[in-house]
Amino acid sequence: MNRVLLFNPRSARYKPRIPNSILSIASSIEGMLDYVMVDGNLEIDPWDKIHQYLKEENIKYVGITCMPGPQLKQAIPISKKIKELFPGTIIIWGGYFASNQSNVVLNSGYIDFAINGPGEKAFPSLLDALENNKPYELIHNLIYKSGDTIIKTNKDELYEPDELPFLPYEKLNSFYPIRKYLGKTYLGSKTIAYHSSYGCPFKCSFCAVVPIYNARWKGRSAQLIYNDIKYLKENFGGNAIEFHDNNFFVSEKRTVEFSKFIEPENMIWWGEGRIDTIDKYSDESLTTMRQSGCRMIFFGAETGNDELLKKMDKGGTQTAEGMRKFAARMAKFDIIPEYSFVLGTPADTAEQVMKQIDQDIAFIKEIKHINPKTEIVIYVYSPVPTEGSDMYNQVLQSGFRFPEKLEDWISPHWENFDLRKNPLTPWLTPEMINKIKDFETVLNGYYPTVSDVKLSGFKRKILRSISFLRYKTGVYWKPYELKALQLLWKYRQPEIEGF
Ligand code: B12
Ligand code: SF4
Repeated sequence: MNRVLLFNPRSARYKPRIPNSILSIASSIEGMLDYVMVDGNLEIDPWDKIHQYLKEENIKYVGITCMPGPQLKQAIPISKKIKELFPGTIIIWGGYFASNQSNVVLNSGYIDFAINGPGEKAFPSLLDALENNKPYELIHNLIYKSGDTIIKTNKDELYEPDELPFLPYEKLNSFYPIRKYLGKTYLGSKTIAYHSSYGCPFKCSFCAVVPIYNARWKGRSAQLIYNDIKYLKENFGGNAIEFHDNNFFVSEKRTVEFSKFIEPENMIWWGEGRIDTIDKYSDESLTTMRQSGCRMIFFGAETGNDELLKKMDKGGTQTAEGMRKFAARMAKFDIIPEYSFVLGTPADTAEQVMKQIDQDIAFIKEIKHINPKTEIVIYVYSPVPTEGSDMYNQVLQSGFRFPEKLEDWISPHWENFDLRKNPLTPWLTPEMINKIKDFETVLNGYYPTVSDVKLSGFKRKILRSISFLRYKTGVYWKPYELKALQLLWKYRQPEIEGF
C-alpha cells in the first residue's frame, strides 16, 4: 500500500509550534492513506529521517508545506534530493510560498504539484486521482504543469471550518510528543498554537493573504474552538493560546462568545486583528475579552501616513488619528496593542522615501508616548506580488524582479529579503536601511519587549538607561553598545520568531 510523508521544514530556531499546516493536511487523508510526519523543527537533520522512510516505508507521495523564508532552506534541497534518489516519488508543495510563487516552484522540475490555498479537499482528491488513475485536471485549488504551461484550476469556495475533520493530535503525538510544541512564552508556560479561521475579509495591497483568499474569511465557531482548546489543555497540559489566524477578530460576536467560554479556564490568549475592526467593538466586549485572558493583540499599523494607508488599501478606515486614539483606548482596558509597522515603502524620489521613514519613526515615538505599553514591531517593506495593485505596479516600475529559479530563493540575499531584513529593493539605500535598523535597536533598548520572558528586570533597566540619550535626542546612528548587549543577552526578535 502506498504511503504519504508529510514534511514541515524548519521555521524557527527554537520554540517549535504545533505544525498546523501539515496537521490539517493529515486530517484530510485520515483513513484514506497511511502517513508519516517529519517536523524539521524537531530534527537535527530531517533528511536522515526522510531518507530512512523513503528507503523502508513504501512512500509514494511527499507533501511539503512552505512559507517564504527559512523553510525554503530545507524544502528546496530536500525536494531535489528526493527526486534524484527516488524519481518515482510524487512531490506536492502547499502553503503560502507554493500558492503565491507557483511558477518558480513548478518550473524547478522536481516538484510535481502545488496546492493553491486550502488543501483539505484538493490534497485527498489529488491522491485519489493519482492512486486510481483518474484525471486530476478538474480538481480545484490545484496548480500543475502541462507541457510548458502552468495551469491553475478554479478556486473552491471557502470550506466551513466547523465541518472540517478534527486535527489528528494523537497521531502527531505518536511521532513527536505534543508537549514539545507547547512552549514557554509571555502568555504561559505551555502555549498552544491554534488556527481558527481561514482568510481575511480585507484586501491590503501588500499582503500575501489577499491573492489566496481574495477578501474571503470563515471562522470556526466559538464552541468548537473552545472544545479543541479544552482537549489540548486536558490531554497535553496547554495553559495559554496563541491564535495563528490572519485576522482572528473579524466577528465581534464570535470573539465575545469565545471569551465567555474560555474565561473559567484561566488561560492567557493572543491573536492578530485590525485596529479599525476592534475599535468598533463595544466597551463591554473589550472588558469581557480582557477578563477572559486576552492580554495582547497584534495589529498591522503599517504607517502613520494617511495617504500611504489609502494606497495600501487598508480597507479605507485605518487612519493615523484612529491609531493614536485606539492605543489610548487599549490602555484603558489593559490590553497591550502590538503595532507592526512597515518602513521603507517606495516613493517617487529618494528624498521622499527618507522623509517617510523619518515621519514613521516620529509617529512610532508618538504612539509610545500615548501608550508606552504598546509593543512595536518593525518590518522593512518587502513587496509580495499582488498583481494589479498600484503598489505592485510601482514596485515593478522601479525595476524590482523576483528570482526566476527556485534555488535563488535560498541565496543569502533572498533569505534576507524574505525575512524583511534587507529587501534589495531598488528604492532603498543602505543609509535608509541602517536608519530603520538603528532606530529599531534604540527603540528596543529603551522599551524592551515584554514578550521576552528571559530578559530580567535588571537587564531591562540597563538597556533602558544606556539607550535613554539616543532615544530622546534622535541620534540612532550605529548603536553598537546596544547591539552588543542584545547579542550577549540573546535578545529575541519577535518580528522573526513570533513569541
Ligand atoms: C505560525 C506562523 C509562523 C511561525 C512558524 C511556526 C511553526 N509552526 O513552525 C513563525 C513565527 C516561526 C513564522 C515565521 C515567519 N513567517 Co509565518 N506564519 C505563521 C502563521 C501565523 C500560521 C501558519 C499556520 O500554521 N497556518 C495554519 C494552516 C492550517 O494554514 P496554512 O499554512 O495556510 O495551510 C493550509 C494551506 O496553505 C494548505 N497547505 C499548507 N501546507 C501544505 C502542504 C501540503 C502538502 C498541502 C497539500 C497543502 C498545504 O493547506 C492548509 C490547510 O488548508 C501564518 C499565517 C496564517 N494564518 O497561516 C504566517 C505566515 C505564513 N508567515 C509569514 C511570514 C512572512 C513569515 C516570516 C517570513 C515573517 C518575517 N519575519 O517576515 C517568518 C519567517 C519564516 C520562517 N522562519 O521560515 C506570512 C507569509 C506571507 C507570504 N509572503 O507568503 C504569513 C502568511 C503571515 C502573513 N499574513 O503575512 N511564521
Ligand atoms: S487586514 Fe491583515 S491579513 Fe487582512 S489583508 Fe490586510 S494585512 Fe492582510
